[in-house]
Amino acid sequence: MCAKGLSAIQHIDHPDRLLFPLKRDGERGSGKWKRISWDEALGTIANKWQTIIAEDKPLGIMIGQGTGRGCNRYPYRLARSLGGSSRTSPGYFCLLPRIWMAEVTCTGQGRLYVDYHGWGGEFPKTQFVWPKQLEISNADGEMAVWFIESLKHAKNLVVIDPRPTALTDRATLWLRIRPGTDAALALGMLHVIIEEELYDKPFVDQWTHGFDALRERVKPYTPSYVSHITWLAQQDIVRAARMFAVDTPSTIQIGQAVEGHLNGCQTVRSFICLMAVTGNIERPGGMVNWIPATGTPIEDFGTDPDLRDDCKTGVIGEEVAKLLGHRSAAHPGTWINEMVAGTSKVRALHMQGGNPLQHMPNSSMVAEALRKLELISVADLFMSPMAQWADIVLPVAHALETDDIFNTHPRFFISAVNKAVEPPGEAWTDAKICNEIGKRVAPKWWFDTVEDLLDAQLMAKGANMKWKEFAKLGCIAKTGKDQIYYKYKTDYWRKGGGFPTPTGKVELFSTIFEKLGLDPLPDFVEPNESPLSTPELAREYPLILTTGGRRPFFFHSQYRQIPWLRSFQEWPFAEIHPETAASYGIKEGDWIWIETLRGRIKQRAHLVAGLDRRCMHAQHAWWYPERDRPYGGLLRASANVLASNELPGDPAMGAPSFRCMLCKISLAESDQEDDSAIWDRERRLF
Ligand SMILES: Nc1nc2c(c(=O)[nH]1)N[C@H]1C(S)=C(S)[C@@H](COP(=O)(O)OP(=O)(O)OC[C@H]3O[C@@H](n4cnc5c(=O)[nH]c(N)nc54)[C@H](O)[C@@H]3O)O[C@H]1N2
Ligand SMILES: Nc1nc2c(c(=O)[nH]1)N[C@H]1C(S)=C(S)[C@@H](COP(=O)(O)OP(=O)(O)OC[C@H]3O[C@@H](n4cnc5c(=O)[nH]c(N)nc54)[C@H](O)[C@@H]3O)O[C@H]1N2
Ligand SMILES: [Mo]
Repeated sequence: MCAKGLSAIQHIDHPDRLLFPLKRDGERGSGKWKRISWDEALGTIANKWQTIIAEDKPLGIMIGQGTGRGCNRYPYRLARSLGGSSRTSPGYFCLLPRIWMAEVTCTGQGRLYVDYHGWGGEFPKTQFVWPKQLEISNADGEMAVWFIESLKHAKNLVVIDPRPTALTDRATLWLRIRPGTDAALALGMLHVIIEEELYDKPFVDQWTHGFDALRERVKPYTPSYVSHITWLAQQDIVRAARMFAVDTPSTIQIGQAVEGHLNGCQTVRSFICLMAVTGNIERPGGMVNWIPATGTPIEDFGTDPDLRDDCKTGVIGEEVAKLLGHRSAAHPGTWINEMVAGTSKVRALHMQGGNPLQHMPNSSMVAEALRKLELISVADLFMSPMAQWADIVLPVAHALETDDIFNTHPRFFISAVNKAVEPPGEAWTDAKICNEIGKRVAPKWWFDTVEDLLDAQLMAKGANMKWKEFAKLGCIAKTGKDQIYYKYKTDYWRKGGGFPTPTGKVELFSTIFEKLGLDPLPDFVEPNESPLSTPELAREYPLILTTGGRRPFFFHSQYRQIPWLRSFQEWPFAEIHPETAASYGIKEGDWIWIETLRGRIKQRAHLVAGLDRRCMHAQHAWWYPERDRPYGGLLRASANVLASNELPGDPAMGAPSFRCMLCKISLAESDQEDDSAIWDRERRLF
């Protein structure tokens, strides 16, 4: 069990848990609160929303979430049941690019998974981890145990990461890439594979659209040009390309770090092109579109209610979404910019399970945007930085205090979450909070009781049983043996075979992108802040900064107040090459300022010899719950103070650049709470 799960008792018993609904009793962010009843809290929210819907449209209400977590389908349903409120989540830079680019290019619905399991008689022979710390993150429906097991069958493990990690240690080939240049590497590999005729000719001829155009596109991406862009050795680029094309089946485990870039979507598309021309899509041991498994139907619970016609458009990203039939994505970066400019129609914000002050770029700008809202309501377990900004705070029950249905992304199983203890004070479950707000504003879509709501999900298309029965059963699983490979050779997607795309083929050249006025072929775009694109700026801000490598003890901004977890790491640290550090007079453990055009934060230096001298890495989502409000130190510690929210972001989906900025550093005065003995102890755990 992971450290976070093992500390759950400290989580549920924590003295700082939110116990009652609260109403702001002073300036926003003043930390002054008044206890109110649930009735008053929900009534205040419902009244405001009804006014907005009557005067404007549901789009004037923003309902927001965080990363994929168990409760997400409830606020999602709440947003749709209003007729279609605006919505915000980290999806525009996390996971949705992977899903949507796979859908646009070849699958129609759902992403391509690494086939770790061997059910088709083959395991991956060459695995690219581009990049991921799966052993820490267990991210996005992929489990580290499957990955580690499958490595027994692999010949090559290729890790593409600017930073040394546990995985780069065991890699056959570690490509220490310059942050933000992954698409160039993929196009360079395609160049070598096409030039050396290592591609899968029968598959390319019969099942891909636009191969000749792709061939033209990758022509300039010679190993020497790509080496110049990526800082990788030419022979390593060629070696990686040959491994991927020859030692098949080959797979690419795509990580969030390549999506959190201004060219994120095309980067993902370039990876899918690599998979396609080498014949690795839908092949056992390759990249497979998961067939809808048990988990999917309860996910549909979020999308049941239909949108009002006048709420279907109006936001960037929506065009892509519409073509794909999702119709759900707002463009959070645009929203924040419009709030600051005073042109946004959004008047109320409801956040449930997400913290945009920490997860969106440019925290100071997000704070400024939030200031202009008429009503902010936040449902959380703790007084998070986001909750500190709210007008109404709603206390949420922990998973151990909740009856609910859980699905691990749409894969394998749904399981019963059975309440183990009662929630403290008057905390309610996420399902109950949404149901009770929903009953007040959109009764047609909501239920008398939470048990009715659970029954409805199970009865819809999923388990076909009631909650009480399911709670006893505990789990409904699929083994995965019903996986279908080579779906394009069957009637699965199309009668007579083919892919569910406009051309019926894998669209290397995307006809959907063409229609949207986007580049139909994948390309590399130099990061907007870099030694190559902005050499002037690079003279003042000479280091390339990437952020966000996951830690086993924390989940983004969470758990800094849990004693066991915090004891592993008291402070944020930034990784830097020893010689670079020495040139600034910085030693291990020193507090340093890290500064970009947006602002500066303070973290402790950790010297890492495996880094490139020109690159560094800062941890994200830091704050100090023990410190003064309103920010809990966020504006001095969180890496997103440094990131830019300049528009337009990624042309297809709007992602900002989290993983590639220009920064400068300097030695900082040490903090009061600095303690070298603790730092020494923590270092040993790195
Ligand atoms: N610089 C930089 N920034 C990043 C990233 C990066 O790599 N670098 N990563 C980005 C990514 S990929 C993501 S997905 C986002 C994540 O962003 P978020 O999901 O917003 O981050 P969290 O801090 O995990 O969660 C936000 C809040 O949800 C609350 N919460 C937890 N569980 C529940 C629950 O069950 N119910 C309710 N109601 N509340 C709950 C927590 O207490 C916390 O206050 O961050 C992004 N930000
Ligand atoms: N314990 C824990 N688990 C988590 C989370 C957490 O906060 N804590 N967050 C969850 C969420 S929402 C997500 S999205 C996943 C993410 O999970 P992963 O995708 O595994 O993300 P990271 O740990 O950030 O690992 C990615 C690596 O990207 C590298 N990197 C940075 N910039 C670049 C670049 O430009 N190019 C390349 N090739 N590599 C780069 C970093 O050095 C880092 O080692 O984890 C999930 N699981
Ligand atoms: Mo994420």
